[in-house]
Amino acid sequence: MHVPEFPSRIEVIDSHTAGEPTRCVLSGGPDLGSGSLSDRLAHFRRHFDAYRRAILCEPRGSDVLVGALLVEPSDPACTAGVIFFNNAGFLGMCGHGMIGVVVTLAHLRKISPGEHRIETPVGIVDITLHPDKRVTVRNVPSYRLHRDLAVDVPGYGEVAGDVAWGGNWFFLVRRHSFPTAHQLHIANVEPLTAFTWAIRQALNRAGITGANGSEIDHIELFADPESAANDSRNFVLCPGKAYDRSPCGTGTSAKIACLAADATLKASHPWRQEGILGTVFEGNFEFEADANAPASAPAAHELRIRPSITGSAYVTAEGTLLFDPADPFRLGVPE
Ligand code: PYC
Repeated sequence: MHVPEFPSRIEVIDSHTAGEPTRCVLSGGPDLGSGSLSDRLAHFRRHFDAYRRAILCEPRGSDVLVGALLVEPSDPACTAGVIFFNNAGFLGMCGHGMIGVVVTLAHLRKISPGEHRIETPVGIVDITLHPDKRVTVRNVPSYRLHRDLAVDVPGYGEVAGDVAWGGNWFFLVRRHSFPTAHQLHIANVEPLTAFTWAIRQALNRAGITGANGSEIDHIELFADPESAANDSRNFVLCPGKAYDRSPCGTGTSAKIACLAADATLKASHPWRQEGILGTVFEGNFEFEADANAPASAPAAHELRIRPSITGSAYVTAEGTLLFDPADPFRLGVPE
């Protein structure tokens, strides 16, 4: 892709949320114009993908980094707009990334503890920045689309899971061969990655998708937690084959949507999701009021909830990315 006027400098702040890094782009990013954030994301994807790779991929970044481009919100009630991207493409929402963005805005003294709203391409999220710098994200409406869908995964046999939306599409698997915290462990990242990647490819081959044919690009495994203080442990494979170091905010939202649909978690009750590093997001949910819904109770697959996720992030760097026109890898190492 030809990018005629690529900037020589891009200002960023890096943070990590429960171990998972976020690179927030403050200035020097692409001008995406105005309009809805989903239109601006489409514009970013179509015309400025070089920015995504230059900011996030090697040699300046890595497969694990999630980018967060700050933009003007289209809704004046919002403090900011943000478009998330990664080594493989773009994300609708990103829970750990949103917590990182909020802590970054607080670090820059652009926001204070209290309530805020931030716009994403898949909806507006409500934020509480607590005085101790923890962040609660009241996520976009989430729901389970399919329960216990079986897919044949070559080399592993039949694997059953739920398909749910938590701001991204997830396939959530509870029954597999890594059922304990000891097995769902960082020491097993290679076999866990191989297994979840095989599931993702099998879903694609079987034509199993989220709503409107959307690709299911996150695979989530669950096991018993390591700590008795928590409810569950997870391993999440992200779209570009990196695993989420955090418990995954949108993945925890999708999990909570499944628990709500099964009526195994009650509204407002806490759900403590432990990730692969043992870090925790605390979640809960409320039912989503839909003004257009029929008066009768919704079927489980129609149940929309609003999950809230609380976690902490830490700023790790303030920096300027430099782009030397003579550098053959100025726009990233080719894929
Ligand atoms: O926290 O939602 C999340 C997330 C998605 C991909 C990586 N982290």
